[in-house]
Amino acid sequence: MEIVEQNNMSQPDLPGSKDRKLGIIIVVIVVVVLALGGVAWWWSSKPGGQKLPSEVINNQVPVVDEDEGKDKVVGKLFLEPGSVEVKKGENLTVAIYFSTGGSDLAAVSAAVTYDPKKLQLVGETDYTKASMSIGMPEEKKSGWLIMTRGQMGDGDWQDSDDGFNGDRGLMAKITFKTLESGETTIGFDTNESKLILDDAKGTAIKTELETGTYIIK
Ligand SMILES: [Ca+2]
Ligand SMILES: [Ca+2]
Repeated sequence: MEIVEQNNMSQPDLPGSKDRKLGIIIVVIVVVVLALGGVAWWWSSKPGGQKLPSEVINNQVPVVDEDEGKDKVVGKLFLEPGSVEVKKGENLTVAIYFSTGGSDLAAVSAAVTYDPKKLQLVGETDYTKASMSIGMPEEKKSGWLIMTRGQMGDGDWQDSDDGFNGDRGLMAKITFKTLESGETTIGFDTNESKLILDDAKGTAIKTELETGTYIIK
């Protein structure tokens, strides 16, 4: 490219040279289109070859399926502490963490479930050290709290430089007042808790949900 430009600098364009360049470009485009058309025709004429992967048309080199491996990613939602003893009437604060299973996540919904006879949410959810910067409205009902947060990604769930990627992402801290003596659990709802990949498709990964067990004395 440099040589061509230098030549153009030192020699004024010959009449018609721009037209010639344009002609070359058009010829190249026509050749490429014909070649791709040929590939497409050859592919579709093969027995059982009706579907032409777009990768072949665009690059002529099949690329790795970007969805491959997503089903093998396993994330986790867990609580800290996972078990503790608390005196009745005292507060119990638990932190909700998530592990991304090595992939970039763009959003996390943690639907915490608890026994409202034994535990009562007090105060506001503490998002001050949350690992994801974008907050979304909570949903609360008796025995339930759904928290959702997001982090800007780029649609590439494997590049590890955006979204959130890590074993110990903090969703939030929540505080309960303990109401009744006995053992109680805090867990996560299977359907509402979701770890969403940074794949621009909203794919939820497999997620282990750990339940915490708490003794109220
Ligand atoms: Ca990414
Ligand atoms: Ca990136």
